[in-house]
Amino acid sequence: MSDLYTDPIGTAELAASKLAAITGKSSHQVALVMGSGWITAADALGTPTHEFPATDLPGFLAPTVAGHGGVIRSYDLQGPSGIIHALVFLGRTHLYEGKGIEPVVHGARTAVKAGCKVVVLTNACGGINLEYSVGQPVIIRDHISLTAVSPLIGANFVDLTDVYSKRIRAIVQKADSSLAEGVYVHLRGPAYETPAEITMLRTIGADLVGMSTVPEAIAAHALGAEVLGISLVTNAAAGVTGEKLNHEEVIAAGKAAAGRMGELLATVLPQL
Ligand code: 8IG
Repeated sequence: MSDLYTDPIGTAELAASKLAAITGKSSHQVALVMGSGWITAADALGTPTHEFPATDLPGFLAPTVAGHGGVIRSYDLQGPSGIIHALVFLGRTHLYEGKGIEPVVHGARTAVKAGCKVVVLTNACGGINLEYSVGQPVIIRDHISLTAVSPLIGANFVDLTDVYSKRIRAIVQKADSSLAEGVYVHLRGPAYETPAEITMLRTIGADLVGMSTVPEAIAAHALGAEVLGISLVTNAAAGVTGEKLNHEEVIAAGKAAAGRMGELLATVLPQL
């Protein structure tokens, strides 16, 4: 039995082969990680061919946060040149759960080991950029990691110049030219920021702030996949409006934007 903590890549390979056995699909081409607020957007993809708890695959933990699913779906999507097998994770594990970095990136690694050359990472986040409004999707152009934690171990000097693939961002921009692009900063959480921290983060060039996505992007990129990151601004970051932040408004903003998000994903996914 492979162990996620001592052999994370081997465990991702095991999970990928179990996925192939469950779905009867020897490989998947594109993966989608749906963050909080995005889960209803997955319904725009139609009816999945398979749906099962993530814990059916080795290395996945049960979800701990309300609104974070812990479910895996497989879809057959009609692409321009035939059927595409899409792997969808409803919910993810976060660094703030305290289980270490390995479970956080296990879905992304499993996706790449299952054959996915493209990994789409979605999240809900706080808006630092004063031009953003709640309910607005923003394409991640780059990131700033402030957790001091990496999914990579050893002398693995991965280049991060183009983590959020220029090629894919161009395809998305073509589908919806009204989309903004921004820099996402990753903090561990689970506390939200102070207003002073948000002022600092704006000063160092961050537009969006959240508690996910960055480790998965690094892990998928390091294994050779292209990454697309899409954030949904579900609250103004601390101090921007003077209102307090709460998880319920995040879920509500996600539900309100699910239609637009789902359409965008359904349009773009088969083209990637
Ligand atoms: I949704 O304002 C969501 N996630 N760190 N700050 C951080 N994470 C978030 C926020 C936020 N909103």
